[in-house]
Amino acid sequence: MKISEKTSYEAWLRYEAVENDALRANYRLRCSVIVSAEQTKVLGTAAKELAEAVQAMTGHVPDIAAIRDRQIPCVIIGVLGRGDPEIDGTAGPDADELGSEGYVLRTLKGQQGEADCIAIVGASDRGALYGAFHLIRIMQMRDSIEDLHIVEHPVNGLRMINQWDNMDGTIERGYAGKSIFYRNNGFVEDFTRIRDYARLLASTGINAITINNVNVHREETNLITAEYEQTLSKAADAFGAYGIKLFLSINFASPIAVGGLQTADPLDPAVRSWWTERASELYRAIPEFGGFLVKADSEFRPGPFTYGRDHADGANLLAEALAPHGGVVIWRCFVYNCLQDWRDRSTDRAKAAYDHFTPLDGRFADNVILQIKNGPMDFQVREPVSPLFGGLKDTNQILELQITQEYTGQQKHVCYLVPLWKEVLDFDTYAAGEGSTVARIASGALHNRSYGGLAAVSNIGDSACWTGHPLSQANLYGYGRLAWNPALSTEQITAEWIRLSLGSDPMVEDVVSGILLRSWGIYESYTSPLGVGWMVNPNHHYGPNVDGYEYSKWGTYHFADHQGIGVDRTIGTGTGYTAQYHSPQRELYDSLERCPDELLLFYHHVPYTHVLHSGKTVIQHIYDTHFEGAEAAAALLEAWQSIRGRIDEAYFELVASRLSEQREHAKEWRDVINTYFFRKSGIADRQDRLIY
Ligand code: GCV
Repeated sequence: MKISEKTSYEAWLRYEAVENDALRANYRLRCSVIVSAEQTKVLGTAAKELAEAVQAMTGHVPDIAAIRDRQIPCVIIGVLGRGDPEIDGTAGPDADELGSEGYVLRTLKGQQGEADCIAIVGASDRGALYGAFHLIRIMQMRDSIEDLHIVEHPVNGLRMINQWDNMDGTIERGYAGKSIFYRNNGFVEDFTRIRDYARLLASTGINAITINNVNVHREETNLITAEYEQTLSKAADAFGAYGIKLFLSINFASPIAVGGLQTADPLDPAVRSWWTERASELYRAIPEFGGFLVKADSEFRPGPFTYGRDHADGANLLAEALAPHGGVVIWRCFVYNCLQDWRDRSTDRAKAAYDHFTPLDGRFADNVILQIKNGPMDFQVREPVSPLFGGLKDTNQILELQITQEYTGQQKHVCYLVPLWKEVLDFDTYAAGEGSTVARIASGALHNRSYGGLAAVSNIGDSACWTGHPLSQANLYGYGRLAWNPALSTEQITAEWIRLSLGSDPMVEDVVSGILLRSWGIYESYTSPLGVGWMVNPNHHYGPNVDGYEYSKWGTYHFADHQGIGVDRTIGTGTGYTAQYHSPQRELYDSLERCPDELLLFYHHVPYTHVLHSGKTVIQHIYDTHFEGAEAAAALLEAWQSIRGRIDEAYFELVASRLSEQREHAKEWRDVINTYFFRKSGIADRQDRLIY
């Protein structure tokens, strides 16, 4: 690897030598030796990771020992309840707060001439690994390790990444090169990159991954057969060393496709025993296997509907097969009628997930988890929070986010998604009164569910910097941190990512955080106004095309005509979608007067002259935001230029080239959208500023 590529490849695990002599000496002294009495795989990883970080940051190669020499300062790594009184004693009452994956990180002062030590006490091996990465992070941030007393545990049990990788090496909605997992309908031979990915993920607290696309076609269907057991076991080991469980996306029609049966009917006894046997085989080969992720009866994927069964029948079939092994079924709720005729305005794709799944609440087995996209449509730059989160009480559910920037600039435009995700997590569904946030529902806390968490579609590929656009790494990092703790502030996550990835120059931090924090709003302003969404080119979903989206044959998602724009989803005159929310959200969205501007066109069809809360008409807003957005996109590049020479040159150039592409493309968006609405509406408020 060229030195210039090293910085972006290392991402947030960059271990630059500590510049300050006193601090370097202090880290070096306190981390002279790493003591790990137990020899498990994950504890071994924790010790190795810490040793490598200390070596890179201080120049000293710490010994890794099984027994502590009390005269020498050290870091001890251990797990609660395994018979080491020092480890158990260090945690003390903190032990009650650790759950199954937490840790205590504590500086212990030496008694009677003994040396100090730093104890990393995990509630489990995984907890200890997270504690080690936390200690590394503190040193990367150049903070003191003199007097640590940190107690942490993840808020979410499941912190998952979904790869949409295909075995031919392509990635569905991937914008960062080819798959790091597959080539030519098989696995890659060299797993180095897979291991490096596992490190990055584990350092943010990720504990689960599916490694194949939810659209399971051809070769991917075979992944659950004996043919791939050995390679899967190798992949499971690579992730397992970092505490990450391996899951597979499966094809619901597998019993037919690879099992030689005539049916995949979930209630058919032969189908049930086929899955039971397959699951046992998989667990025999991979004892740590996590389970299945399923996209069924969605976008032409097979599912239980073929046999007159429902989603609960389908999910419970697989749950039954996995239950004896402790496995779970993650069943996606991204289900809608692709063949819906949009001339019929009483049907509404936004209503589909709620309509399909709320009647099934309470019917899913205990080891089934429903995976719900953040919005009712499909990862638009702005859409409301899915009402399904407020509609299920007796079902395990997790939130699905999209890190890959399908509708948010495809990693050519910078669009930092942490602020968007925070809005989703903080959204109050009022499902059980005030404070029923999506964060509490997804974690399982609100309804006291046995499973909960977050899943997100990855944004990495084999690009030298993992994510194509180096600044898109911030989205992957931010997702991991929010999955660990949704209460972390956007500002904290942003500052951390910048300091870990680009160093602690205050000017760099100031400029880069300014770029990141403004980017979502800027992208929204020159693309899709007021929550309307979908003004992209069909199929690849990149670039402006107001009428272009999939349903253009029958009409468009935005219902723009010469009189007005937007979708009436109200109870009285529209599709009735707003009824899927609890009060007071239902009334808020249903009311034309009170509906927030940023979602107005998602909920209401209004004339172009409708006056927003901002005081502007809709048409004026569209014109102004598109001009301002394009100007703001240009300003991002200017801001970036101001830190030339302060960060790695190759990194700088790569981001600069993406930002100049964004600047040009934002102008195209502005012109296409404004021209369209100028012509459509016939209103010329800002025609002076339109560019033909
Ligand atoms: C994996 C959207 C995307 C598809 C994706 C689908 C899903 O429709 O465009 O590429 O398929 O969502 O989430 O299943």
